[in-house]
Amino acid sequence: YSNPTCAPGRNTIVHLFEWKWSDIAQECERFLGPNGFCGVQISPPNENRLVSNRPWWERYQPVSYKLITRSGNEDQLRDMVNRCNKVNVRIYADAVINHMTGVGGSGTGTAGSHWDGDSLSYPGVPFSAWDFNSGSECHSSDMNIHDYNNAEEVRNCRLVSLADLKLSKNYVRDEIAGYMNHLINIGVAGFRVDAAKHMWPGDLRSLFGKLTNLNSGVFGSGVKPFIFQEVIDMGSEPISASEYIGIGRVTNFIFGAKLGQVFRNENKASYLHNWGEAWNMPNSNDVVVFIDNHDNQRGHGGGGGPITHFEPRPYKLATTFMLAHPYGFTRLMSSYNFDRSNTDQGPPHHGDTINDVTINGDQTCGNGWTCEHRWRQMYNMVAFRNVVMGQNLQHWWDNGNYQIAFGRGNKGFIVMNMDSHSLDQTLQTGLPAGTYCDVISGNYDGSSCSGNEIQVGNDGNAHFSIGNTSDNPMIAIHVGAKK
Ligand code: AAO
Repeated sequence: YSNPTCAPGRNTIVHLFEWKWSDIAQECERFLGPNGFCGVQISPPNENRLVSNRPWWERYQPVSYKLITRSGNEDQLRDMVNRCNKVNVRIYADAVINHMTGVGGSGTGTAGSHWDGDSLSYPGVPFSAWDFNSGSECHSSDMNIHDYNNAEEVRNCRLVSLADLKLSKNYVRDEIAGYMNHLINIGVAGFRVDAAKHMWPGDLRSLFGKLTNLNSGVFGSGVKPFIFQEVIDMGSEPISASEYIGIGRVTNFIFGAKLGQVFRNENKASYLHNWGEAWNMPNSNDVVVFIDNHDNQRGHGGGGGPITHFEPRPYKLATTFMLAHPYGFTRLMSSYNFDRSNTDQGPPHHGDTINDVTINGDQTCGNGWTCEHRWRQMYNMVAFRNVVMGQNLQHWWDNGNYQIAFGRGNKGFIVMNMDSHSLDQTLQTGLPAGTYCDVISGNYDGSSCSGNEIQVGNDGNAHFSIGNTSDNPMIAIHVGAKK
């Protein structure tokens, strides 16, 4: 389950948070396919609770596994998956399988199913009270999780009072597996497993063992779904990501926290020369890495205060470093505009309908969507990662402070200046001689560079100068953008 199911030559996914299925289908065809993205992480596709003012987090309170949400219905989901797969862009579903709605209260969900959080009744599945952990399994005073140093409490009690499904019960695992196999049959390529820390690894192993192989019409025969589990492990709790690594990849929150420190100049960039497992992070093949996610960009969840799109300069620097470096399987966040003082604010909408994504003349998004993945530095570095994949990091250079550079085999080279003075260096790139387009300052259209050009000599050396006041104090060149 640890192998990303990307089409060949594609290596990065983007979380199109709260997008509608019809907009994702268009984005696959007009942007993600042509720009070499591996896939899209979509918001939970299953029926969710209706919460007044429609906060984004209502989608993390399942009511049933019917495929009807504000993002669209099952037909629209199928259409999106087919259209994206057709242009080699995969779909990864956010699987919220640890719990149902918050306990207490009752109502209907986005598919019209009734639910009752007092009697723990979810007829849309169906789940009833005995399908949830009770006082037999959870020994905390109020059935909620309070102590993250108590591994049993974290698994058997309620996360923020969400009704905690009893995954030790085969019936519960069968219902969840049925939901995930329905998505696999439709053509999804894998799953983000929400709140994985709150489920026993053994129960997850048993559950994943019930999953079918991917749709052979799309992926060929015998291909397992790609699974990455949300486990917030910053190294200070008894529950560790390593417990989950054997059953799929895990989200690495240390990654974004540490890069946040470096690219805010709170830690020297020269220390990144041994970035990766040496920084007390899991093996590169076992993690999904990212700068920020939908939780911590708004102060939910873990991983400290990461760099987000609200600080574009360090955000582009950190993302460029992430995509240029060989460590981990990379994920970009794509947000909607929200007021940082209102972390509950849901997606841009009119009435109860989520806004369409509109595309401006300059290829940015309108109608309330941030679309970080459409910033030139982001999508050009997604292409950089594709070109250099498999090449070792080499020719590391730094000035002992906040200026760094490194190459990837003979395919790509990057130079970054976070220092308080300009960078002016002749460096060994390892690249073949020629004229390269700097893909940070512009694009390569197949014959010319719209941004700066870099000359690499026969000896592999090139001269780089980067002012320290530039909005984008970095240069990236690769053999896919060479005149
Ligand atoms: C909403 C309301 C609640 C209400 C509930 C039920 O906000 O007041 O009780 O409904 O009615 C999202 C929202 C929640 C929302 C929920 C359901 O974030 O606010 O609750 O939907 O609508 C823990 C989990 C982690 C989880 C994270 C938010 O371990 O899995 O909390 N993330 C996922 C999703 C998230 C979603 C859910 C789970 C639920 O991504 O969007 O919630 O489906 C420590 C622990 C972490 C823990 C955090 C926060 O983190 O280690 O495991 O995450 O605390 O509780 C440093 C430390 C780090 C620490 C962090 C924060 O970074 O190193 O370890 O500080 O203390």
